[in-house]
Amino acid sequence: MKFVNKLYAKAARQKNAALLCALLCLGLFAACRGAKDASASAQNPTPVSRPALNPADFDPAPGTPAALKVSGERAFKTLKEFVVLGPRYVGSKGHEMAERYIVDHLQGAEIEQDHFNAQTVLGQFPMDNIIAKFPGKKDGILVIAGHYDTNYPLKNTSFIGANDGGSNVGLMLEIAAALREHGNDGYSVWLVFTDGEEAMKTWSDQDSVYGSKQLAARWAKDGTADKVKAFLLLDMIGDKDLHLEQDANSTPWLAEVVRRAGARAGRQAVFSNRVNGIEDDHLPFRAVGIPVDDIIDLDYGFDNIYHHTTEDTPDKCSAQSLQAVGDIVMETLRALNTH
Ligand code: 1BN
Ligand code: ZN
Repeated sequence: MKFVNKLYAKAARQKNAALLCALLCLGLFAACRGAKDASASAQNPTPVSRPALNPADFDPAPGTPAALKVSGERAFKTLKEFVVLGPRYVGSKGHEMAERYIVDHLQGAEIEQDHFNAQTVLGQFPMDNIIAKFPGKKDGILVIAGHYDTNYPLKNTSFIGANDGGSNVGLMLEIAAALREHGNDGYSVWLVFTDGEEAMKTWSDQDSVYGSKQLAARWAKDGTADKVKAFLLLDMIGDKDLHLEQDANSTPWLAEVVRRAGARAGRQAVFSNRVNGIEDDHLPFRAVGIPVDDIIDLDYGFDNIYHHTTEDTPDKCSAQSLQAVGDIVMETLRALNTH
């Protein structure tokens, strides 16, 4: 009996060990799958969809207060003052000065600095997304975003990105000044100055939009993403000869709200019929379910000849183009606030 018991106990121990081993293997397998899924979703911005809305529903009713006004002249002056700091590639002295310039010009807003270490294809780099928050009276957030870093592979040149990283900063700081001066009755507006948009070597899912990947992941985790009603990205909006693309990667209903707002603001002439699937800072936010629109002109100079070259200087940009985009963005905020 004892012997049988012993045998039984041994068999039971073996069975338990096998069970434990199977459970451990299963756990390990699930953990591996989880890690694989997480990395796949970070790299492959498959959109998490919210229901499509009807753009015409955002046309403001007669009598709705006018949009806030911004000055293209002042935005252009800021662009020039900003890019004179020199190249702003990550890790540079100019980058530090650019961070300081932006923060100094946001005084009066609630500022959040999202410092993090990005693991890039060239190793670890400190980066910093800067977020200025203008609280509103409605429950929800409208984001206006754009990057401030300059192209890293051009770090040994005089590249200052007047259009690429400078134009959006000029206009975003002008929008900040308007919100500070006139207040905000609508949804909260967050101005997000993203870092590490540029590739360190060659643009790919892995090597680009480092700041946006970090911030979108954080917003998905802490619930902020669910509160963001719309994300408007401004990139390369200063070109004297402005033609905004139709981006196939933007959320269609939001892109149409922007176009209708542009037409109401009398700015339909700057919209081009050229369709492009653009990879940019908006994709990580789209991947976490936020409706996005990339307001961008990717034809800078004949055949995009100035893009990512030392020819990207303020003389190729204009106050008129910044005024046009400013009018479009402010009318879009007015439209989005109708809901
Ligand atoms: C825009 C400005 N981009 C980089 N600087 C995004 C982009 C990358 C656009 C590759 C076109 C091609
Ligand atoms: Zn660029």
